[in-house]
This record gives sequence, structure tokens and C-alpha cells, in this order.
Amino acid sequence: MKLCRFRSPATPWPSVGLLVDDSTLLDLTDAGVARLAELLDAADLPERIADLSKRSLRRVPLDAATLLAPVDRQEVWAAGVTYLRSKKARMEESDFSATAYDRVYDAARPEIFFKSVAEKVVATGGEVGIRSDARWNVPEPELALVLNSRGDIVGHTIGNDMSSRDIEGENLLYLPQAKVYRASCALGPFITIGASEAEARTWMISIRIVRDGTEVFAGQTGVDQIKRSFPELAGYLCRSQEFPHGAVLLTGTGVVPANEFTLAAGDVVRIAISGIGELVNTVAVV
Ligand code: DO4
Ligand code: MG
Repeated sequence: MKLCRFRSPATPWPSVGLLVDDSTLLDLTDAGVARLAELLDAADLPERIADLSKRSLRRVPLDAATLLAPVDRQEVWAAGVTYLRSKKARMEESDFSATAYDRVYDAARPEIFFKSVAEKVVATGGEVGIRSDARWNVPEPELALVLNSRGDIVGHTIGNDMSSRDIEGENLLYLPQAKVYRASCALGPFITIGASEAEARTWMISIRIVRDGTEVFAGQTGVDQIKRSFPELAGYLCRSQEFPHGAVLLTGTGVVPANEFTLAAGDVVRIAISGIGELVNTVAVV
């Protein structure tokens, strides 16, 4: 079961869609579903979606729809240093703060930081940003957990945690500037509902970066390489917190290009997760 937000020529406002037959969206608007955040909050979500799929609602061919980021009111947060590869890359890029990464990888409390408000999230097909004052920029392909207002993990989507490695490496206190800037977060295209953690851990995350028609980087990792369990990450996010509209939590990156690599304007970043789909964005200087 896959949910999304979309516009179509007939309905140029954001609608909530359910993917059926791999190529058709069922427009859930006429069933009274105005916002994705509200649907995700349903106590019996899989049953509710199964019921909606049987209704005779407007059908929109997927290729006639413009897919929007699959968040309408949720805050987006991100966990970090959850893969060994991420810990090593960050220790290489930083000088005096290298031990912070080493320590957090093994600590009980994970690294979790705020990433974006919903309206700033970039959809598939949109432009992700590299900062004009950064020299070393990378995408971070990540599985994202989708949480309802009660903190339950109700789905999974694809995230790109765009990052400026030189700014983070200069001083760890610059992390918010390295991570949170215009167009630094992309999500989508779909939220897969109903997969258990055990199933999600069988998925592969892959990334391709294409420059002027030539592949300049490709890499992949397994979701099973994430060190911490999903309830552990979601549990820390929700400690002494509240998310009245739910939240999305990126789970960290396990694919980091070689240190010589930096993104350039015009690069096309394709991130695929086997159980979800593909998030495609073009890079722009912001
Ligand atoms: O510690 C800085 C950020 C880590 C991160 O974003 C990741 O591991 O994916
Ligand atoms: Mg990250």
C-alpha cells in the first residue's frame, strides 16, 4: 500500500492519493481525506486504506499527476551516525570534533537533529540545494520513518539529507548550517504502509549521481546495516516531545562518496529504496 500527495490538471490543489495497479492514483479527496497527516493518524490505518481502495473514487493516471512531497504538516527530523560508514566519513572530515562521532555511534542516546518543516520539503522532480558558501556538498540517501501523532511508525519513505561536509567538518557547532538551509531536504515519492521493521531491513538503498549524462557516483547499502532499531530511534525522537501532526524521521546515511567528490549544479541525484520507489532531484546552488 503506497500513499502520496499529488496535483493533477483537473485538480490543481494538493490531493492525497493511493497507488493502485502501480500506474493509477485513487484520489482520496472525495472520501473526505483532506490531509495525509490526518489519514496517517487513523487508529486502524491498513484497514482504513483497504476500505478506501474499494470505493469508486476518481482515478488519475500516475503519469498525469505531479507528485508532491508526502508531508503536509509533519516536522522532519533526522538521526545521524547510525551506520559505521557515516561514523568513519565524519571522523575523516573533522579535526577536533572527530571523537564526538565515535562516541555517539556507541552511546545509548542517538544523534537526532531537526531537519525541516513540511512546506520546505522538496518533492521528487524538484531541485535540491547546495549552499553558495559551501565547497564540499553531498546527498545523503536515507530511509525515513513516518510517525503518527502517537509516535507509532506507520510507514516508510525515501529521504535525502543534503549536507555540506566542509561546514560540518570545520566545527560540529555548525551542524545546523550544514544541514538546514533552503531545499536541503527531499522526501518521497511514496509512503509505503504496512511494512514491518524486519521487512524494511531486507530493503536496499541505492544512489546514482549523473552529471551531463555520465554517472559520477553510484553506491548502495542495506537497511540492515542501521545500527539501532527503529523503535529506539523513534522513541528518542518522541521523548519529552509532541508531534500533533506526526513526524518524519530520517534514519541516517550508509552511503558516502569518496572524499574527493562534491556535487555540482545540474547533477541529477536518483535515490531508490526497493520497497518504496525512486526519489529523483536535480541539484541547484541556493
Ligand atoms: O553527525 C552529523 C550528521 C549525521 C548524518 O546526517 C548521518 O549520519 O546521516
Ligand atoms: Mg544524514
